[in-house]
Amino acid sequence: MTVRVGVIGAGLMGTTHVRTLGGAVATAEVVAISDAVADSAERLAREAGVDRVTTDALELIHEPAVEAVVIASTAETHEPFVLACFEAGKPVLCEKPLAATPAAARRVLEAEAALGRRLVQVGFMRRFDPAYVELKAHVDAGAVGRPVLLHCAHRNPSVPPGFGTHMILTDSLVHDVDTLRWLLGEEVARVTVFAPRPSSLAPAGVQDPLVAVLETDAGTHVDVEAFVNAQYAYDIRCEVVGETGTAALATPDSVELPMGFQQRFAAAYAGELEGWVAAIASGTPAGASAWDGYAASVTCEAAVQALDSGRPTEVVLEDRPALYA
Ligand code: ISE
Repeated sequence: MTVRVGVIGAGLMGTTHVRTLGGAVATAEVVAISDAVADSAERLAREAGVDRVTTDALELIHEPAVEAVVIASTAETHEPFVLACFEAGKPVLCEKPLAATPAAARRVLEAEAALGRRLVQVGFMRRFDPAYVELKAHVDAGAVGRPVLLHCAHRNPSVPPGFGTHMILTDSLVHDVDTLRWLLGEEVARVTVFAPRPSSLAPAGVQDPLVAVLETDAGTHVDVEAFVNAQYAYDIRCEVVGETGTAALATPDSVELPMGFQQRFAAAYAGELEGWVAAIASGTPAGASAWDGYAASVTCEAAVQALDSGRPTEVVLEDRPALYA
Protein backbone atom coordinates (compact mmCIF):
# COMPACT_ATOMS: atom_id res chain seq x y z
CA MET A 1 0.00 0.00 0.00
CA THR A 2 1.30 3.48 -0.89
CA VAL A 3 0.16 6.50 1.10
CA ARG A 4 -0.30 9.67 -0.94
CA VAL A 5 1.19 12.58 1.02
CA GLY A 6 0.80 16.35 0.74
CA VAL A 7 3.63 18.44 2.22
CA ILE A 8 3.02 21.95 3.58
CA GLY A 9 6.12 24.14 3.75
CA ALA A 10 8.99 24.13 1.27
CA GLY A 11 11.69 25.47 3.60
CA LEU A 12 14.49 23.49 5.20
CA MET A 13 12.34 20.88 6.95
CA GLY A 14 9.74 20.59 4.17
CA THR A 15 12.55 20.00 1.70
CA THR A 16 14.17 17.42 4.00
CA HIS A 17 10.86 15.55 4.34
CA VAL A 18 10.10 15.62 0.60
CA ARG A 19 13.57 14.28 -0.20
CA THR A 20 13.34 11.61 2.50
CA LEU A 21 9.85 10.53 1.41
CA GLY A 22 11.06 10.32 -2.19
CA GLY A 23 14.35 8.56 -1.45
CA ALA A 24 13.95 6.44 1.68
CA VAL A 25 10.26 5.64 2.17
CA ALA A 26 9.05 3.16 -0.44
CA THR A 27 5.51 3.14 0.97
CA ALA A 28 4.77 6.84 0.41
CA GLU A 29 4.43 9.15 -2.56
CA VAL A 30 4.46 12.94 -2.38
CA VAL A 31 1.52 14.10 -4.54
CA ALA A 32 1.15 17.77 -3.54
CA ILE A 33 3.28 20.58 -2.15
CA SER A 34 2.27 23.95 -0.77
CA ASP A 35 4.13 26.98 0.49
CA ALA A 36 2.93 30.53 1.12
CA VAL A 37 5.74 31.62 -1.23
CA ALA A 38 4.84 30.34 -4.73
CA ASP A 39 8.47 30.23 -5.95
CA SER A 40 9.56 28.02 -3.06
CA ALA A 41 6.67 25.59 -3.60
CA GLU A 42 7.37 25.41 -7.32
CA ARG A 43 11.11 24.87 -6.87
CA LEU A 44 10.56 21.93 -4.54
CA ALA A 45 7.74 20.48 -6.66
CA ARG A 46 9.98 20.61 -9.75
CA GLU A 47 12.80 18.88 -7.89
CA ALA A 48 10.45 16.15 -6.64
CA GLY A 49 8.45 15.81 -9.89
CA VAL A 50 5.17 16.76 -8.19
CA ASP A 51 2.33 18.31 -10.26
CA ARG A 52 -0.02 19.68 -7.61
CA VAL A 53 1.41 22.93 -6.28
CA THR A 54 -0.44 25.59 -4.33
CA THR A 55 0.12 28.54 -2.01
CA ASP A 56 -3.03 27.56 -0.09
CA ALA A 57 -2.33 24.93 2.56
CA LEU A 58 -6.06 24.43 3.28
CA GLU A 59 -6.62 23.58 -0.39
CA LEU A 60 -3.84 20.96 -0.13
CA ILE A 61 -5.37 19.48 3.05
CA HIS A 62 -8.81 19.13 1.43
CA GLU A 63 -7.45 17.87 -1.93
CA PRO A 64 -9.02 14.41 -2.46
CA ALA A 65 -5.77 12.94 -3.84
CA VAL A 66 -4.00 13.74 -0.55
CA GLU A 67 -4.47 10.97 2.03
CA ALA A 68 -2.07 12.26 4.70
CA VAL A 69 -0.31 15.53 5.41
CA VAL A 70 3.15 16.63 6.59
CA ILE A 71 3.23 20.12 8.15
CA ALA A 72 6.60 21.86 7.99
CA SER A 73 5.47 25.47 7.78
CA THR A 74 6.05 28.15 10.44
CA ALA A 75 5.04 27.42 14.03
CA GLU A 76 2.06 29.83 14.10
CA THR A 77 0.43 27.93 11.22
CA HIS A 78 0.58 24.55 12.96
CA GLU A 79 -2.61 24.92 15.02
CA PRO A 80 -4.94 25.94 12.15
CA PHE A 81 -3.43 23.39 9.75
CA VAL A 82 -3.56 20.48 12.22
CA LEU A 83 -7.16 21.38 13.09
CA ALA A 84 -8.00 21.43 9.36
CA CYS A 85 -6.49 17.93 9.03
CA PHE A 86 -8.73 16.77 11.91
CA GLU A 87 -11.72 18.27 10.12
CA ALA A 88 -10.74 16.42 6.92
CA GLY A 89 -10.11 13.21 8.94
CA LYS A 90 -6.54 12.96 7.59
CA PRO A 91 -3.47 11.71 9.48
CA VAL A 92 -0.87 14.40 9.94
CA LEU A 93 2.81 14.52 10.85
CA CYS A 94 3.38 17.97 12.34
CA GLU A 95 6.91 19.30 12.78
CA LYS A 96 7.71 20.46 16.29
CA PRO A 97 6.37 22.47 17.97
CA LEU A 98 2.84 21.04 17.88
CA ALA A 99 1.65 24.66 18.14
CA ALA A 100 3.15 28.07 18.80
CA THR A 101 2.12 28.31 22.47
CA PRO A 102 1.17 25.85 25.23
CA ALA A 103 -2.43 27.17 25.09
CA ALA A 104 -2.59 26.48 21.34
CA ALA A 105 -1.08 23.01 21.86
CA ARG A 106 -3.76 22.35 24.48
CA ARG A 107 -6.51 23.37 22.01
CA VAL A 108 -5.10 20.92 19.44
CA LEU A 109 -4.95 18.13 22.05
CA GLU A 110 -8.54 18.79 23.17
CA ALA A 111 -9.78 18.82 19.58
CA GLU A 112 -8.13 15.44 18.97
CA ALA A 113 -9.40 14.03 22.27
CA ALA A 114 -12.92 15.12 21.23
CA LEU A 115 -12.47 13.24 17.93
CA GLY A 116 -11.60 10.17 19.99
CA ARG A 117 -8.78 8.94 17.74
CA ARG A 118 -5.16 9.88 17.27
CA LEU A 119 -4.51 11.62 13.97
CA VAL A 120 -1.44 13.72 14.71
CA GLN A 121 2.15 12.58 15.22
CA VAL A 122 4.60 15.28 16.36
CA GLY A 123 7.97 15.45 14.60
CA PHE A 124 10.19 14.45 17.50
CA MET A 125 12.44 12.38 15.24
CA ARG A 126 14.98 11.39 17.90
CA ARG A 127 12.55 8.66 19.02
CA PHE A 128 13.43 6.93 15.73
CA ASP A 129 17.20 7.49 15.84
CA PRO A 130 18.96 4.09 15.97
CA ALA A 131 21.34 5.22 18.76
CA TYR A 132 18.51 6.56 20.94
CA VAL A 133 16.40 3.45 20.27
CA GLU A 134 19.34 1.27 21.39
CA LEU A 135 19.87 3.38 24.52
CA LYS A 136 16.20 3.12 25.46
CA ALA A 137 16.23 -0.65 24.88
CA HIS A 138 19.19 -0.94 27.31
CA VAL A 139 17.50 1.18 29.95
CA ASP A 140 14.15 -0.63 29.55
CA ALA A 141 15.94 -3.99 29.87
CA GLY A 142 17.23 -2.88 33.28
CA ALA A 143 20.88 -2.78 32.14
CA VAL A 144 21.68 0.22 34.36
CA GLY A 145 19.11 -0.34 37.08
CA ARG A 146 16.65 2.39 37.97
CA PRO A 147 17.74 5.68 36.33
CA VAL A 148 18.64 8.47 38.74
CA LEU A 149 20.40 11.01 36.50
CA LEU A 150 20.65 11.96 32.84
CA HIS A 151 23.48 14.10 31.47
CA CYS A 152 22.74 15.54 28.04
CA ALA A 153 24.36 17.95 25.61
CA HIS A 154 22.79 19.55 22.55
CA ARG A 155 25.39 21.41 20.52
CA ASN A 156 24.86 23.06 17.15
CA PRO A 157 27.86 24.57 15.32
CA SER A 158 25.73 27.64 14.60
CA VAL A 159 22.11 28.67 14.09
CA PRO A 160 20.40 30.97 11.59
CA PRO A 161 20.36 34.74 12.13
CA GLY A 162 17.61 35.82 14.51
CA PHE A 163 17.91 32.70 16.67
CA GLY A 164 17.65 34.37 20.09
CA THR A 165 18.18 33.18 23.64
CA HIS A 166 14.61 31.92 24.23
CA MET A 167 14.77 29.86 21.04
CA ILE A 168 17.60 27.84 22.58
CA LEU A 169 14.93 26.59 24.97
CA THR A 170 11.84 26.46 22.73
CA ASP A 171 13.52 25.28 19.51
CA SER A 172 16.54 23.24 20.62
CA LEU A 173 16.05 22.08 24.24
CA VAL A 174 12.53 20.94 23.25
CA HIS A 175 14.09 17.83 21.65
CA ASP A 176 15.91 16.94 24.86
CA VAL A 177 12.69 17.47 26.81
CA ASP A 178 10.92 15.00 24.55
CA THR A 179 13.72 12.43 24.67
CA LEU A 180 13.98 12.53 28.46
CA ARG A 181 10.20 12.05 28.84
CA TRP A 182 10.30 9.18 26.33
CA LEU A 183 13.44 7.53 27.75
CA LEU A 184 12.29 7.70 31.36
CA GLY A 185 8.50 7.55 30.97
CA GLU A 186 8.33 10.41 33.51
CA GLU A 187 6.97 13.96 33.33
CA VAL A 188 9.03 17.02 34.14
CA ALA A 189 7.87 18.65 37.37
CA ARG A 190 10.31 21.54 37.79
CA VAL A 191 12.95 23.29 35.70
CA THR A 192 15.84 25.64 36.51
CA VAL A 193 17.98 27.31 33.86
CA PHE A 194 21.52 28.58 34.42
CA ALA A 195 23.24 31.12 32.19
CA PRO A 196 27.03 30.73 32.29
CA ARG A 197 29.46 33.21 30.77
CA PRO A 198 28.24 33.54 27.17
CA SER A 199 30.44 32.48 24.31
CA SER A 200 32.09 35.50 22.69
CA LEU A 201 31.27 33.82 19.36
CA ALA A 202 27.52 33.93 19.95
CA PRO A 203 25.73 36.90 18.32
CA ALA A 204 25.63 40.04 20.47
CA GLY A 205 22.97 39.81 23.15
CA VAL A 206 22.44 36.05 22.81
CA GLN A 207 23.01 34.11 26.05
CA ASP A 208 24.61 30.92 24.76
CA PRO A 209 25.19 28.31 26.18
CA LEU A 210 22.42 27.60 28.69
CA VAL A 211 22.25 24.76 31.19
CA ALA A 212 18.83 23.45 32.14
CA VAL A 213 18.23 21.19 35.12
CA LEU A 214 14.94 19.35 34.85
CA GLU A 215 13.50 17.41 37.78
CA THR A 216 10.95 14.73 36.98
CA ASP A 217 7.87 13.75 38.97
CA ALA A 218 9.78 10.59 40.01
CA GLY A 219 12.77 12.62 41.24
CA THR A 220 15.20 11.91 38.39
CA HIS A 221 17.45 14.89 37.66
CA VAL A 222 18.37 15.73 34.07
CA ASP A 223 20.98 18.31 33.13
CA VAL A 224 21.08 19.54 29.56
CA GLU A 225 23.76 21.77 28.12
CA ALA A 226 22.24 23.62 25.18
CA PHE A 227 24.94 25.37 23.17
CA VAL A 228 23.87 26.47 19.71
CA ASN A 229 27.01 28.35 18.59
CA ALA A 230 29.49 25.63 19.55
CA GLN A 231 31.37 26.03 16.25
CA TYR A 232 33.08 22.64 15.99
CA ALA A 233 30.22 20.26 15.06
CA TYR A 234 26.65 19.10 15.63
CA ASP A 235 27.16 17.02 18.73
CA ILE A 236 24.33 15.33 20.66
CA ARG A 237 25.07 13.42 23.85
CA CYS A 238 23.06 11.60 26.44
CA GLU A 239 24.16 9.43 29.34
CA VAL A 240 21.71 7.64 31.61
CA VAL A 241 23.11 6.98 35.09
CA GLY A 242 21.25 4.25 36.90
CA GLU A 243 21.54 2.62 40.31
CA THR A 244 23.80 -0.14 38.94
CA GLY A 245 25.50 1.30 35.87
CA THR A 246 25.47 3.82 33.06
CA ALA A 247 24.64 3.75 29.37
CA ALA A 248 25.40 6.47 26.85
CA LEU A 249 24.20 7.33 23.41
CA ALA A 250 26.59 5.96 20.82
CA THR A 251 28.15 9.07 19.27
CA PRO A 252 30.47 9.22 16.28
CA ASP A 253 34.21 9.82 16.86
CA SER A 254 35.01 13.50 17.01
CA VAL A 255 36.59 13.38 13.56
CA GLU A 256 33.38 11.98 12.09
CA LEU A 257 30.96 14.38 13.76
CA PRO A 258 28.57 15.97 11.25
CA MET A 259 27.99 19.71 11.03
CA GLY A 260 24.21 19.57 10.68
CA PHE A 261 21.19 17.92 12.25
CA GLN A 262 20.02 16.72 8.84
CA GLN A 263 23.09 14.48 8.56
CA ARG A 264 23.16 13.42 12.23
CA PHE A 265 19.49 12.51 12.20
CA ALA A 266 19.07 11.34 8.58
CA ALA A 267 18.18 7.80 9.71
CA ALA A 268 15.87 9.23 12.36
CA TYR A 269 13.93 11.30 9.81
CA ALA A 270 13.59 8.28 7.53
CA GLY A 271 12.50 6.10 10.46
CA GLU A 272 10.03 8.73 11.63
CA LEU A 273 8.37 8.95 8.20
CA GLU A 274 8.42 5.15 7.73
CA GLY A 275 6.91 4.71 11.20
CA TRP A 276 4.24 7.29 10.44
CA VAL A 277 3.27 5.69 7.13
CA ALA A 278 3.22 2.21 8.72
CA ALA A 279 1.03 3.55 11.53
CA ILE A 280 -1.42 4.95 8.99
CA ALA A 281 -1.60 1.56 7.27
CA SER A 282 -1.99 -0.41 10.51
CA GLY A 283 -4.18 2.10 12.33
CA THR A 284 -1.89 1.90 15.39
CA PRO A 285 -0.37 5.32 16.12
CA ALA A 286 3.39 5.60 16.55
CA GLY A 287 5.76 8.32 17.67
CA ALA A 288 5.07 11.40 19.75
CA SER A 289 1.40 12.21 20.38
CA ALA A 290 -0.40 15.52 20.85
CA TRP A 291 0.00 14.93 24.60
CA ASP A 292 3.78 14.71 24.12
CA GLY A 293 3.73 17.88 22.02
CA TYR A 294 1.68 19.68 24.67
CA ALA A 295 3.85 18.50 27.60
CA ALA A 296 7.05 19.54 25.77
CA SER A 297 5.57 22.93 25.00
CA VAL A 298 4.52 23.58 28.63
CA THR A 299 7.95 22.43 29.86
CA CYS A 300 9.84 24.73 27.47
CA GLU A 301 7.63 27.68 28.40
CA ALA A 302 8.46 26.99 32.06
CA ALA A 303 12.16 26.89 31.10
CA VAL A 304 11.82 30.35 29.52
CA GLN A 305 10.23 31.63 32.75
CA ALA A 306 12.95 29.96 34.79
CA LEU A 307 15.67 31.66 32.76
CA ASP A 308 14.00 35.06 32.92
CA SER A 309 13.26 34.87 36.64
CA GLY A 310 16.45 33.08 37.68
CA ARG A 311 14.29 30.74 39.78
CA PRO A 312 13.18 27.10 39.65
CA THR A 313 9.81 27.00 37.89
CA GLU A 314 7.09 24.40 38.30
CA VAL A 315 5.79 22.63 35.20
CA VAL A 316 2.02 22.42 35.52
CA LEU A 317 0.22 20.13 33.09
CA GLU A 318 -3.56 20.11 32.86
CA ASP A 319 -5.33 16.73 32.93
CA ARG A 320 -4.36 14.02 30.49
CA PRO A 321 -7.32 12.87 28.35
CA ALA A 322 -7.97 9.11 28.27
CA LEU A 323 -6.96 9.00 24.58
CA TYR A 324 -3.34 9.44 25.72
CA ALA A 325 -3.39 6.97 28.63
C1 ISE B 1 16.29 22.76 14.99
O1 ISE B 1 15.04 23.34 14.81
C2 ISE B 1 16.15 21.30 15.20
O2 ISE B 1 15.09 20.77 15.23
C3 ISE B 1 17.41 20.59 15.48
O3 ISE B 1 17.20 19.23 15.71
C4 ISE B 1 18.07 21.21 16.67
O4 ISE B 1 19.32 20.60 16.90
C5 ISE B 1 18.29 22.69 16.47
O5 ISE B 1 18.90 23.23 17.62
C6 ISE B 1 16.97 23.37 16.19
O6 ISE B 1 17.19 24.75 15.96
